[in-house]
Amino acid sequence: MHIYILKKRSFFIFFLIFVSVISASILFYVNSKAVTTFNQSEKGHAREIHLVTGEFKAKTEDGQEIEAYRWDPGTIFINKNEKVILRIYGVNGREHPFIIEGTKIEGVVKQGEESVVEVQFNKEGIYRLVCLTHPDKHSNGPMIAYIVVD
Ligand SMILES: [Cu+2]
Repeated sequence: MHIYILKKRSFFIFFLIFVSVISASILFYVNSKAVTTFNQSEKGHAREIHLVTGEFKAKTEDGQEIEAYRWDPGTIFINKNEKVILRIYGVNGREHPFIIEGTKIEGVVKQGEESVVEVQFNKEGIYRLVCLTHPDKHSNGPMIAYIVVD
């Protein structure tokens, strides 16, 4: 009887430790994820820029349908070394896989979803945000936005 109680208690203690370890690792995981993006003190300085995917459509005089997908706005301005969060919401078009030329940044914007991209350019220049599916007028583009870093 006595042994049984002891076992029960040690099982309870073991369970408590187990739960604490699990919740601690979940907390750590969530926190470490937050740190890799922006920590609290830096977050206030990161500027958010919102973009959407849009579509122009028209019918030509001879009845031909033409269209072009676009990033909107098509030009954004960022200061050199400024931390910026791009929030790109997919409105028109199913999927837009993109790159930012001159960087290793790539991603996909899906319809109805928001893609979040953190950028910080330490070199001035004009960087092109290019949709790989619609890069020019022959592929229902040009879906190119210009990131002016000054
Ligand atoms: Cu596209």
